[in-house]
Amino acid sequence: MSDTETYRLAPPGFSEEQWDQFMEDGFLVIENALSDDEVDRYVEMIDRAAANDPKYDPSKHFGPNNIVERYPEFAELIDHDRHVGYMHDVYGELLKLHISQIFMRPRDGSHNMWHPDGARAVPYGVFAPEMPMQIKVSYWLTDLPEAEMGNFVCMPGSHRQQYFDHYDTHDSVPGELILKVPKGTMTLMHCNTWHRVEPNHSDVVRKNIFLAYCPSWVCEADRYKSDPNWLATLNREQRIIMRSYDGGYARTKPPASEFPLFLDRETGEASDGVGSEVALHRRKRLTTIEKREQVPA
Ligand SMILES: O=C(O)CCC(=O)C(=O)O
Repeated sequence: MSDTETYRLAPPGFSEEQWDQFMEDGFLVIENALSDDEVDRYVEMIDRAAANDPKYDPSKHFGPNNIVERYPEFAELIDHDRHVGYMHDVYGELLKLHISQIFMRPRDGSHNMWHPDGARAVPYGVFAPEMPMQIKVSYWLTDLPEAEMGNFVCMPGSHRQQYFDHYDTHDSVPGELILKVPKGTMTLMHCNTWHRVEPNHSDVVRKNIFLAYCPSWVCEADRYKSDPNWLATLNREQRIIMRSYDGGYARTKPPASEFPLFLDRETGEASDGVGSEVALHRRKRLTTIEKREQVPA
């Protein structure tokens, strides 16, 4: 860590209650996470992206990937204080952006069947039965007061199941949560959670942003590498979180220049003090969740 560089404290993340709820349900709802002005601005950005896309058809689902690079005004979301602290709590110093998307779901557009995100034949849960290997953050930008508005639907608690009887169907299942939330809501999903999408029989075009995060050594979903000219426009944390490396092994062993990604928000330190004889980039640093769950000695 050079004396001349200033590093950011990790922004706020999960409260203990939020973490418990997230791990119980595989899903967390945070209303009023965005102000009306912030919602309006993101909607304008989405509308602009659609209007400038020759492939955009207002009667069909629109869901481009890698929006942070494709539409550079979305790059601020890579490390936005509104959500990145939650991700750092879980993935710590090896945090990576897995995918970024904007979605527009108009009346009668396509809608997804039940599925989990992540690996299929050998799901993440085989190796990590509890901890999420991906977390999806969603910003909901249109009011969704009723069902059948293209709502996101999930089965709370299903992140512990590798099988789901309704896989690949649109079945409405007892116990499912049909997300009916006001605009400005942020949700976090443990990506093992089984989910589907309601049809949209309304005149409201559902608009939202999805950003999923994972450990740096899980493959990214919407790119192989980022354009170096675009990376040069980002701040340090954004550039690191994109994890655009020349060699595959750097995903597991990132270069020394990328540590610390964030300083511990409580201690202000780059390390938790254990193993200080080892160089920072080679040393384990406890995640916030690990620290919280450590049994007192
Ligand atoms: O549009 C949605 O609400 C969910 C989309 C979805 O199923 C997914 O991105 O995996």
